[in-house]
Amino acid sequence: MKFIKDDFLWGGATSASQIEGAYNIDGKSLTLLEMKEFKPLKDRTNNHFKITDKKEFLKSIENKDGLHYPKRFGIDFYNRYKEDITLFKEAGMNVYRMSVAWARIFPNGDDQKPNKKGLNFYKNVLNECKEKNIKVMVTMSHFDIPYSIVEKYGGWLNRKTIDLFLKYAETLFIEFGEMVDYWLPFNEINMATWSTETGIGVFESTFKTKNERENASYQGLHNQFIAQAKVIELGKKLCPLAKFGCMVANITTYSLNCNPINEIENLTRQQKTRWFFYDVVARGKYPTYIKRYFEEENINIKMEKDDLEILEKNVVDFISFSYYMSATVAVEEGEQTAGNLIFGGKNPYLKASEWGWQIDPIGLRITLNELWDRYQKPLFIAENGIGVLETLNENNTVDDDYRIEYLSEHFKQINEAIKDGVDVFGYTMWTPIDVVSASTNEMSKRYGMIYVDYDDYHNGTGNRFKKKSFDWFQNFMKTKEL
Ligand code: P53
Repeated sequence: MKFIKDDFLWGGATSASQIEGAYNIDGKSLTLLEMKEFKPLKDRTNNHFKITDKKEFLKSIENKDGLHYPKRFGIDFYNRYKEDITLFKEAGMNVYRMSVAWARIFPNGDDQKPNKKGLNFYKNVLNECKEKNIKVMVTMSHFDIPYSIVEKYGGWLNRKTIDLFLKYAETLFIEFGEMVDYWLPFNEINMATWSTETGIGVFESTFKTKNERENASYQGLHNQFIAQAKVIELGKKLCPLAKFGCMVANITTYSLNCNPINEIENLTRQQKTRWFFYDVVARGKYPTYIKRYFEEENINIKMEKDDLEILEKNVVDFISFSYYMSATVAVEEGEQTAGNLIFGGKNPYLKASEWGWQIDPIGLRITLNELWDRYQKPLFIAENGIGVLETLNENNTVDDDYRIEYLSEHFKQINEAIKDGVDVFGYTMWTPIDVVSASTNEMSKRYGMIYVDYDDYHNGTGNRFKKKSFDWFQNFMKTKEL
């Protein structure tokens, strides 16, 4: 099968805290993510953002226990970026989605002036991409809130954080505006409801009740919605040629069966976990179903008088999302036989990764169609890929035929969606190169088409090796044959 869209963007995505390392070099301060130690997993299928107590985070600053903090080291991209971007180009990537670490640019959160050395690092990275004719999509905040902002301001619960973020965004527009084609203010903006630490920089251990937690997560989220809208408003003035998008962690779910009580359960689940976020940022309004939910659950969001107008006036140009898996929903938990229960129940028709993420390429076609029908805005698949336990073989490579299959099956479904009439303009795989896992902190959850020789404790040479999927992707980029 030939991929039919010629000007489609194909590439890979990474995030600062999962690749850069150099956590305290050239003026960078600690982020919350870098304060979470590595813990070997007992059950890989149910380990999504395991909660760490505030005390554990604070202890990490001195690290008297000599623990390992994987996101402080990443894969040493800070020093190896030239080599890596050269490999990205060699693979045939024509777009790279990367993130900037806020803590490199404003280490204290509220500094008067940006940190020059931090700016220089990203200038070098962006120049490397420009020289190689690789388009760039930049995420401004990929879960890595500077700890200074958590400590001084209480993270995203404080509206002052909106101003700090706006100043950071303005700096990025001024410094990098000419080099960036697409901007995403936030990675997976729905993270606020999954993990308040990762999503809004508020320790989970501060909440006494479910209601307190929900109030906080929706408040932090509201502040991020406002921040995103204001960033878009400013970006359109400072970078008129760039495009501005949202990014949502998209977990499509199906009703486990045709029992209407399960169907309606699935519908309300999808409203709460998917549509709400897209509705606010793409339609510019809080939908009625969520207002009903807030009312019934006694969730009260503090808004300022212009907030709703700001949201309405500054909707996104395009919609991006991550898509790894789908899951099932049923009213009675008993019906949800194992699987990765964090994301939903098991689907008997699908296979899952070792982390219980259920592989569903057709679900991507469904998702693309749904999003296009609903919003009529250009779509971009910002993340998609498969994490696997892998080791180098005697030829210093990995025969990752399962990854080739995963990617090609998803590519075929994008093609189908395009034939259905969906306007989707690009795809960045998670990820071109092995990185530290966001949720489990493991190096051994490998997604790349490039293998990186580090283990979970950052032992190894850090050298890069091409996997079989690297050659497959390179060939695909030449032939567009699937
Ligand atoms: P890891 C959960 C479900 C879907 C996407 O995740 C998710 C998560 C959070 O882990 O996040 C994105 O590394 C995120 C990336 C992350 C990637 O998925 O936990 O934007 O930072 O690495 C894969 O396997």
